[in-house]
Amino acid sequence: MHHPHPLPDAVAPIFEEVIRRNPGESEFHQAVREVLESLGPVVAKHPEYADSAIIRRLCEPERQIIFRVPWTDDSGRVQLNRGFRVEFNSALGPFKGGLRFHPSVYLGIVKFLGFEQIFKNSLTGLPIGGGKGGSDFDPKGRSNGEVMRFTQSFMTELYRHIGEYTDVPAGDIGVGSREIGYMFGQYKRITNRYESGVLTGKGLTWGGSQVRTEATGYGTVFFVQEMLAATGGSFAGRRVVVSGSGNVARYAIEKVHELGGTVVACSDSGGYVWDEAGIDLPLLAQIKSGPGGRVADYAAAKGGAVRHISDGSIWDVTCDVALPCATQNELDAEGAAALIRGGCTIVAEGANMPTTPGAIRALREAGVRFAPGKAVNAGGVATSALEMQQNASRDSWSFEHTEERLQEIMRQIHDRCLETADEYGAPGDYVAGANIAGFTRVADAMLALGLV
Ligand code: NDP
Ligand code: 2IT
Repeated sequence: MHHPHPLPDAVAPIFEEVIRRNPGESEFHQAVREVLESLGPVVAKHPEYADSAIIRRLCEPERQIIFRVPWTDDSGRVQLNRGFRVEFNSALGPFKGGLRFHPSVYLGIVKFLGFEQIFKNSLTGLPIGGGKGGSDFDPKGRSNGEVMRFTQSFMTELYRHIGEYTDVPAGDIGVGSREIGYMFGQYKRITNRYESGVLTGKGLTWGGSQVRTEATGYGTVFFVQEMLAATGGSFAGRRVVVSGSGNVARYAIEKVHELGGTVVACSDSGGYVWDEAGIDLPLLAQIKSGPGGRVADYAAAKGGAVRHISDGSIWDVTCDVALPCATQNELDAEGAAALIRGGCTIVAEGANMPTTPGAIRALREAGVRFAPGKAVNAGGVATSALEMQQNASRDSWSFEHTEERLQEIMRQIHDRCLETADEYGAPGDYVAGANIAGFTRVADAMLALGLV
């Protein structure tokens, strides 16, 4: 990857060490670099961080677990996958972060996600450390029984590493409430404990929280609502493009529509649909909840007026606000150029690291306001922390109360980003604000805890 901007001198050797110690993990290198680029002014102001090697320690996970996951498919054949849990940092609370089931998962993906999670969780202001896990298991085309057997086998190893005071997984790509249910069932069976706080994203009848399902998408839109309000604007009348059509994308679309905007396109790995009338969410939800549901089926169901484009880029669709909500590096420099040509003024990351470094640079140079995932999509994990709170007090809150808490948390994260950016001489820079505010809270906790 080509990086025209050199890293600040104080952190360049740390980055070189990360590359040397973690060969071939390009997504992890990318995530570390994006944070280190912001930390020059912080180390200049706080020599105590350098003296105690806080940044070097932050880049090294506390613990990394890799395990075999054997299971049998419906024809009785033995299948084999690899499971991961990277417990990155527990200075602020138990390790916390999702599990991803996708064939692209390997250690470099889990580490990038776990690293991001440290700063994201810190930004929420809640007592949660950072971690991530998952497997290269591909759920596509698998029966319910296969998903259950795989997931039970995965938990049969994972259970010994997690716990409500130790490490609290949740969902991510390919892991929703069905998978969380099978994992919770297996954990409960093995440990003989109804330990609700060991996993989040649970169903409402067995310890889950209202709004957790909607939280990442809603939170993303609440964050952008604050960005718009900061310059006197709102969603009313805005054209919005949301990539993806999974958990995050769908609830982002729902909230944009509630606030008066129109989402004109969404996508999956097979292409995008373009619907000028605004994405019909009930239809999309119905299609996606069926087995193997694709956005192509949405276009087919709508007939002539809606196009499905399988060989183009969703960023070619003209919009005011773009919300990448699918996966890492889905918005590249070419996509950014198309957004700029179309007059887009805000890009906010609902997914984790969906924008390439080249695209971020192009957007910023063109004056597009850009907000990073570790701030924008923090509503999911924040609501997970609210679920843990409810579990710890054996309570459950109403939808309205929980949504208000979420909106207040997103407002605080937004304001903290801007205040921190101001404080460190980068007014309006959400990237610097998020990285620095996230970093300092963890760094101060690590300093207080001694050499950990
Ligand atoms: P889902 O599995 O519900 O949906 C994922 C969506 O992204 C699907 O539309 C999928 O399309 C698409 N997608 C996934 N991988 C690829 C790929 N390699 N290429 C193209 N499209 C792809 O996941 P979520 O909605 O939960 O997650 C989306 C993003 O949001 C991820 O980056 C995740 O880390 C992040 N996130 C999720 C949170 C949560 O609470 N769930 C919280 C914070 C961030 P297809 O079906 O064709 O694969
Ligand atoms: O990336 C993320 O923040 C998540 N997938 C949610 C993590 C969580 O623990 O709720």
